[in-house]
Amino acid sequence: MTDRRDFPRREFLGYAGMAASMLACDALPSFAAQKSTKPCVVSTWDFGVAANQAAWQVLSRGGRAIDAVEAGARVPEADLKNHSVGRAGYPDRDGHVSLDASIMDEKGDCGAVAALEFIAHPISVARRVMEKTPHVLLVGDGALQFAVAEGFTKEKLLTAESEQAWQEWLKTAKYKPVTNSEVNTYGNGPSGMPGDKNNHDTLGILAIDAAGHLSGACTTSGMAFKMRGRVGDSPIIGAGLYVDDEVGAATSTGVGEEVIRNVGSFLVVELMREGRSPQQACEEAVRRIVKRRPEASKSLQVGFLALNKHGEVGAFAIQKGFSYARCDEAKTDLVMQAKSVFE
Ligand code: SD4
Repeated sequence: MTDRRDFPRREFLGYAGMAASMLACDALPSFAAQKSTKPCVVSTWDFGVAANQAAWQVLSRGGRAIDAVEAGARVPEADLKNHSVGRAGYPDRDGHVSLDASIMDEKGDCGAVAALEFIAHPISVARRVMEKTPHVLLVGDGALQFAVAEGFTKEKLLTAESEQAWQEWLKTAKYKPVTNSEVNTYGNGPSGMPGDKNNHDTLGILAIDAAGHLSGACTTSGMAFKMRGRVGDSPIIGAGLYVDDEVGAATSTGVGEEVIRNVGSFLVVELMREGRSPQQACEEAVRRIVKRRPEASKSLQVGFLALNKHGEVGAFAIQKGFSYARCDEAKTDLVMQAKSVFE
């Protein structure tokens, strides 16, 4: 029988216990609670330096990470020397420039476009999809129709240089989709562009702002001379890009099919949630791809870049040659080489 004097004490202990366990629950997954962060931005490849600097203009003034990553992604999209992102991207095998992009914010809201033609800034269309439609992904003609209705200018994207590369490729027209990262690594362009070592590929950009919130963006023209209608990982949320504001963000570059098969960026973020550092998470995600396809992996490239809630960065690739850029208040033009499975 319960002693009446005992009851309030038990009740108190019950509440105290509950409160303690709530605190413990909070403490466990709450990555966010551990450390404060300063703003920083990371991007794939050497050309990420210029993207980061545009993003930093936003972050250094206290702006939102989502605005920073969009501003950053627009830089390579507009760069006429960049043949793997935006306006000057190499076309598909039929000569059409078709672009993929995605964006995701700290609330988990996201938008994407795939196989979008005639619009120079797919990342900004992706953001409109996120903000102005109930959908996540618009493709092809529908994405173009939406973009035009939103006031984006429809224009020819194929540049003289990209057209020339395509014409060269047509001479043999060997259909072996190759990422620009492979071109860069091995110097044997997919397209009669041997020696193209511009180190250009998909731009993935991840940022954390002064308020400690994360966002990410990813933009690409996909594989050079791809099949018409081919869509890679970049516009697929969870594959080419994923952001979880409690944990971190990840993005990918390289052969999108392998990233999609392994839901790569989501995997990296989930591995960080389980306690891996960004570096460990990227390594495990890459090694999983290699383990599943050991033979194919010898000649393909996939790289992941990750940023956690504390501003820690990780990067890893199958092949050597994957670089990434970091920018914070200490340094705005830092480029680093990721480690890889095959050195
Ligand atoms: C894709 N990961 O479309 C992207 C980009 C790429 O050469 O392949 N770039 O698969």
